[in-house]
Amino acid sequence: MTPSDKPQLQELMQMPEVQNAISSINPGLVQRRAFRPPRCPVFDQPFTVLEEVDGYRFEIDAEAKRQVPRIIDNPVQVVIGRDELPAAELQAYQRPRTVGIVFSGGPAPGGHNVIAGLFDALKAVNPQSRLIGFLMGPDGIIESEYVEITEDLVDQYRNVGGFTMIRTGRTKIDTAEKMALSRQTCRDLGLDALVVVGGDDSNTNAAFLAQEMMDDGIQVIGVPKTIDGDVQVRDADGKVLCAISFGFHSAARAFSQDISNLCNDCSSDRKYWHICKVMGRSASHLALEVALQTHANMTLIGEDLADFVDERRIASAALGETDFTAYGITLRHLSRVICRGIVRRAAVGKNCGVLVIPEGVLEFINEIQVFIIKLSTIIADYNDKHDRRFHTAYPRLEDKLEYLRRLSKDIPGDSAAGIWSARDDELFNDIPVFFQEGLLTERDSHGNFQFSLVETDKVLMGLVQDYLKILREKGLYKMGIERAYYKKTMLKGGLDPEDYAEALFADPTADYLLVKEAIISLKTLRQALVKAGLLGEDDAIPPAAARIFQKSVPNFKTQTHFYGYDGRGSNPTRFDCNYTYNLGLTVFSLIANGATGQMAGIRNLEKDFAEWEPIGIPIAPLMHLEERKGKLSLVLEKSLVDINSVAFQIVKACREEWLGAAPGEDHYRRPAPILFDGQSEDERPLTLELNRLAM
Ligand code: FBP
Repeated sequence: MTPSDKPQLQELMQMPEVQNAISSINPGLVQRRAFRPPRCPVFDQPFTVLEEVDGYRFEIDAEAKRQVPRIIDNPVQVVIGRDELPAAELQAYQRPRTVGIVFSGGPAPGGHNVIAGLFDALKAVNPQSRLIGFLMGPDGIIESEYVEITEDLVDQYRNVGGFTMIRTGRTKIDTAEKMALSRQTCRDLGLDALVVVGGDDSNTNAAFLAQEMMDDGIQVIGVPKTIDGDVQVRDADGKVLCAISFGFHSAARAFSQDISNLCNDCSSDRKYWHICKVMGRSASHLALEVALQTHANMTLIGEDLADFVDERRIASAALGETDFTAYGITLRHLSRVICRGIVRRAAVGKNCGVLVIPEGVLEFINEIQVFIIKLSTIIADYNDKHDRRFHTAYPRLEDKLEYLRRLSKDIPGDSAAGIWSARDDELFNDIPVFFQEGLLTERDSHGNFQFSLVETDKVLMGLVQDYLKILREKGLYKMGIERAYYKKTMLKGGLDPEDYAEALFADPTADYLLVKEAIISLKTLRQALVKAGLLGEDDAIPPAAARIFQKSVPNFKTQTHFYGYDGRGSNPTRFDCNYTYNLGLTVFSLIANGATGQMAGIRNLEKDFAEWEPIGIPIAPLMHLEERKGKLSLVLEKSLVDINSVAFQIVKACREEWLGAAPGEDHYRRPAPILFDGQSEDERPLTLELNRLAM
């Protein structure tokens, strides 16, 4: 561009068309911001009260009773609408309040609507009320970093994805010092209530905060957030209180849209296996929903793999000792299962496909789980005993390995020594370096193993590649050749297809012809043709026959994809917009009616919107002891995929069909993108749709 062009460009920049094209406010955003989610019927009335609901039973953990006694007897409460309140209650209900809100953990679509719902309810009841947003997660409470949430701010983020408005963080308020600082911040701000929007760990934190801040008169309310879908609440008898956390539907739909595009891609050029790792730190709910949404060829479900029983090993063990390795799948066995699917698809000409791997799958593989638990304990034990943290003291992999080696040789007086045996050391040294590094990565602030940092797909696909090579060498992994193509090629080459079929194929009558196992090279091809009398010892292989052989040799090529951060940053579906807005309204009802240590929830999410019922779920009775950072800690139990659920059983029943190891088209489903209007979107997760059938 010459200097004389510059004014022209500036003029161009001022044109409305250009301004419109480069504006960050597009029509979709305008539409999202303008949408006002419908309110659950109870919120049509000007006031709400809470009523205790009978009929729910919890098995209370003795440790929970000891650690959070002031909220352990909280009941389940349902929000009821009222046209009026008695004068005394009215005054308390309508008084101006200052409420703080914090996002905790990974982002999940819909978070902004929790704020919007709470803000709208607070201001509608008393315009003097204030909403304070703590910045960057719990650190904002500890360090007193916050912003006052105004109408303008809320309006910018209505129905918009991310946690951008106040951002988020993973800090846990888990020491006396952090608790004291948090209490001080809340007292200084004159908070009436604090709202913690988070997953299982964050809601656990909310319960401890509720217990501690009762003396300050500050109520604490949790909100079930996480794309992983593992915050689902049932009572001891299996009655559902919270069918799914918010964000799950949107993330699953975002992943499904992308994965469905890969189904289109691979069935178009038939050259790649797309390996899709899908987020979900432990539970495989997201992978299950993706399977239902896309009908990908293979979807691993961790909980299903953990349930695997190797009948062959059991049978052989019956002759001798019990073989404990028969229970739960090994990495090697899993790679064989995947290979079987790949080989079967190749046999019908499909050397391509889509494989969905849940991020947390390794946690369900016995041998890896043992390593994770042992290493977490060793690291936690080290951090407890030393001033420097394990990862600071041993920054390089070699240093860490050396430390483990010394442990295996039993350092006298070191309690962690007994955990790591020489056998562990030997097995650990056998695994690839990148995987060793993954298993030794720092745990997050809640003591969780960080699966998103481990290249799970690489570990598994490495074994798959190796085994496919063996199968290829044994002549067991071959591309099936379409009969019509075979005939055409042979006739074009001047050969009689019938004459050659017997010599070349295992079953010459099949629709897809598989070259015999023994023919694995041009040399073995020549031998087979000579033996069949179709070729003299010194004749060259006819090009058409050689071409058919070349076609039968599969080339296994993969593309790997990680679906995680993109989906959890996506815009919320209409389901999540409505769900979260009503969660925000529920939070207000809980606060206005004096609740604390409760989690806002919506009962009947699996049913039509008209049947949604806002409730308060007691957090403390849901807490139990779990291993974290090598110690037993009280946490909210994560909900895993129930392999007896209708949703899983349906996926299992469809596995064979969706694998598509038969001639003809695959059975892919094409979910529409997350659209904000029209009828294109499912009303709720398919998992919920199916599981409601069992309720
Ligand atoms: P939350 O449990 O905090 O909702 O986060 C879920 C998640 O998205 C997991 O699926 C994933 O393993 C993890 O966060 C990744 O965490 P990070 O943001 O620390 O990489």
